[in-house]
Amino acid sequence: SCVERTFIALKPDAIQRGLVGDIINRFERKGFHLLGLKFVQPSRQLVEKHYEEHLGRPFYEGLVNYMTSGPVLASVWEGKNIISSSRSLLGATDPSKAAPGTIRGDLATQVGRNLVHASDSPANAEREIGLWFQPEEVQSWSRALKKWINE
Ligand code: DAT
Ligand code: MG
Repeated sequence: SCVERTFIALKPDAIQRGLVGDIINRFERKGFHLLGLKFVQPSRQLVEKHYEEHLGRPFYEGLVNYMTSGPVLASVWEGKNIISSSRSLLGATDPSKAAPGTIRGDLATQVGRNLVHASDSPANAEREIGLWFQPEEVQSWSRALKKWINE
């Protein structure tokens, strides 16, 4: 198995609903390693680049409006198989289909207000980290607990 980095964003509804602590707590408790964290009001241009794969879809305009409607908590995390594992923690894209115990399954009801983003591939993770973060905003550090999480 491989150690990967990923980009996680708490969307404007997570901020408005006061769910920052709850959601971040789930990633910390899982044992993922926090490398970068910042509270940003994304520009339309940034969100359009972030979601460029969805350009032309019927929900695209609504998605860009939602994502620019307020500040987002952008973050970079590292962990073993974190890309698939973090998406499991999020649950299905449509919260009405997301399993209980997942972030979307527990806390959301609609696909257009699904609280959180996580990269879906190593290439997209690197692309998204580069869009949202300057290199110096991503820290390199190790913690004493490391060997109790990864053998
Ligand atoms: P995910 O966020 O699980 O990676 P995605 O990349 O397919 O899902 O879509 C990006 C976002 O676009 C998703 O989080 C919510 C929105 N979206 C996707 N499909 C949608 C749909 N059918 N109707 C409304 N919004 C949708
Ligand atoms: Mg996606």
